[in-house]
Amino acid sequence: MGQVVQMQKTRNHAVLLIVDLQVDFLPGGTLAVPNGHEVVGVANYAARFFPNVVLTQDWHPEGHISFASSHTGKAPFETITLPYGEQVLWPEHCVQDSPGARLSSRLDVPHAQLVLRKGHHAGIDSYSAFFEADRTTPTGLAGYLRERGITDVYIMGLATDFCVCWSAEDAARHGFSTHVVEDGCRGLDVNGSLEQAWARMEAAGVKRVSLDDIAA
Ligand code: VGL
Ligand code: ZN
Repeated sequence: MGQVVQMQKTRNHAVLLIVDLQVDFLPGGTLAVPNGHEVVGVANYAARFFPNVVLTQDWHPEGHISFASSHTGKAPFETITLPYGEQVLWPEHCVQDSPGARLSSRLDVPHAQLVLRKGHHAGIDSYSAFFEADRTTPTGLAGYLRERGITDVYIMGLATDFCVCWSAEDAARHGFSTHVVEDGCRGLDVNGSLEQAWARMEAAGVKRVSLDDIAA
């Protein structure tokens, strides 16, 4: 207990951002990330070292533009070009208020301060917790963190190559000292997206850390 309190004192200016630990991204879900369930326990443990924790929740209306079922003749994991760029089409997932959109029942982070819902505009996807996929519509998270004096962002969750990567790039772009907790993430890996994601995060100056680094 003493150690945890001491840790927390040193991390007053840091936030742990736990991305999309939701039923649809876990085994049995409609867009299950391979081995995604392995990171729920990591999140519960890592959160003990952070006084500030924010959860994100993918939260799409029915008929969302990112669903393959919203485009005639298209199948999941195909891509299309939308006004804001390329969009991977997904199975229906995380529909607002559906059981699949719930946070994992094993997630145990009672001191999380904010649950940020994203992807709620019917015509724009939002992988990033900071900007929607047009990369200009803000979610408000950067302002929230800045007003609270946060300088360091630690990110983990699902999926490494989509919501984690885009959130990390945007956090770094906003000037936060940004870290991705590698063993707290799992990827979807659609057509090489996982390798590309790590390259993009590195190019953005995102630091790659492990759970041991946090708990040290
Ligand atoms: C995600 C694909 C679609 C994610 C969300 O959480 O990484 N991926 N929606
Ligand atoms: Zn989604």
